[in-house]
Formats: sequence, structure tokens, C-alpha cells
Amino acid sequence: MKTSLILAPALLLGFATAAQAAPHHRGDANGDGTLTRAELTTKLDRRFARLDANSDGRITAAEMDAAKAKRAERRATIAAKNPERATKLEARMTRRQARGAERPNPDTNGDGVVTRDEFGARALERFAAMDSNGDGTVTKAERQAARQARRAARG
Ligand SMILES: [Ca+2]
Ligand SMILES: [Ca+2]
Ligand SMILES: [Ca+2]
Repeated sequence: MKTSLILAPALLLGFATAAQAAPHHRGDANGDGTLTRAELTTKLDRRFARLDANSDGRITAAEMDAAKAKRAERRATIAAKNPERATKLEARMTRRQARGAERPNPDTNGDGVVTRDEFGARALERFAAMDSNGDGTVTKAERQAARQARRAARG
């Protein structure tokens, strides 16, 4: 019995790595290459729950800071074990931050806490924009078209 308890986290980690390595969208839970609104909602729920440490449905600035600290800690652990991987992660973070500079604050009503609705609003908006035929599913083709449009807009 004890063995299976010890193995469980390792198995979960394995799944997460496999999902990230797959070429399809990370939120594409069933891996069919398309992202449904339900899959997106599940992904957002999970991300929100991870940030909302006390599960009261609101992410406070303190909870956001705690999550940031946790991420920094994890990066430090990775760096200690595997410097090469850390360098890659660092590069990705920098790219993400460059993009994030134009990302608006999710706290749209400015009350200092982010609700689940506020948290997911932008992702759902982006989803709707990508779903060009409005069938509630973003296919690989729709995603690629959106990416190209974004690139074109950037010039
Ligand atoms: Ca909270
Ligand atoms: Ca708010
Ligand atoms: Ca569609």
C-alpha cells in the first residue's frame, strides 16, 4: 500500500510532463487538437484554484504574491539541480514578461481582489475571438489563423 502512495506524485508529474510536451494546446484535455470552451473553463478553474490558497473564490494580492514566491522557489530548486533547464526557463520567462507588459490587470473593477470571473474574462474573450465560426470549439486551424492575425497586427 505504501508503495502506491509514494508512486502517485511521480505518476502525476509524468502525466504533466507528457501533456506539456505534446504539440497540442495545453488546455486540450482529451488531446484531440481542438479546445472546447469546457476544456478552457476546466483549465481556468484549476489555475484559479491553485492561486486561491484559502478557496474563498477571490485571489488577493497576498495570494498572488505567495504564488509568485512559490514559483520562484521552484525555479531555484530546478536551477540547483539542472542549470541548463533553468537557463531555458529563464529565457521563456523573459519572453513571457515582455508579452505580459501589454497584458491588462485582471482585476477589472480595481477592488484589489481577482474573482473567478475576472480571472477568466480575458481567456474567454481570446477564445471567442479565435473561434471564428462560433461553434464553441477552437480548432488547430482557427488557432493558427489567430496567431497569424496577431503576428500581422504586430507588424
Ligand atoms: Ca482567496
Ligand atoms: Ca476585482
Ligand atoms: Ca470553431
